[in-house]
Amino acid sequence: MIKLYGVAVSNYFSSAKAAFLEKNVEFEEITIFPSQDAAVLAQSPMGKVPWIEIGDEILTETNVIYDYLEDISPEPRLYPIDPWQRAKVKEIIRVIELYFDAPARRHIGAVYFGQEVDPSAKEQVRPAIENGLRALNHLALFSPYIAGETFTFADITAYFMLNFTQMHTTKIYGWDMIGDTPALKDYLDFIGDRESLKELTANMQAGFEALASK
Ligand SMILES: N[C@@H](CCC(=O)N[C@@H](CS)C(=O)NCC(=O)O)C(=O)O
Repeated sequence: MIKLYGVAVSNYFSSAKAAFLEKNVEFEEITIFPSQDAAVLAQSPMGKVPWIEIGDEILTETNVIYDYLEDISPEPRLYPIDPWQRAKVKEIIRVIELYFDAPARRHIGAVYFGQEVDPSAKEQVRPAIENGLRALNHLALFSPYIAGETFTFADITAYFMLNFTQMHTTKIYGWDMIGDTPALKDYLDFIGDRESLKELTANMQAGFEALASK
């Protein structure tokens, strides 16, 4: 059986786990935090979660894991068959990872670990996310899913990465990024009703509470 490594508080791990749940692919979950320790680096070369293990083989990078799951278990399809439509789904995933998650992540120390806000990050991150928002508003269809009429991997990425970004914009800038963008808010409310995403959000909250009580 495929082993899925990572931790519930991670938005990337939750995205990969949502993909397993949505694809109905059996997996065994192994809880591990990202780390630069040699034991973790031996499995995940960047020390990041998630990764999957099949026998002696390891695969990292969430959207590569999406691609692999789609190949080994095509139904239900989470990418369109049409090459153009499939590329458009991947475009949305890429934009969200690069222009929301990546800039927001620069505030992770301040948001989660009580560190000082980095002044240069404070200056640069908000405009970067505003650019991302402009791009996403241009690309997203919300009809009703982010890339069209069917639920795709882009919806999984959007749900976890945009809510992650929102946590950062609220804490660092007092900026309700989602609330200020009504189409995005309606979409995220709609998608958040999905069973897999509700379950993973509850797991994430429980994970944060467990960390806070330590
Ligand atoms: N590009 C990676 C990103 C994964 C990632 O950034 N995971 C975070 C947890 S949400 C992590 O492991 N962070 C630790 C680190 O960056 O060292 C993917 O798509 O899986």
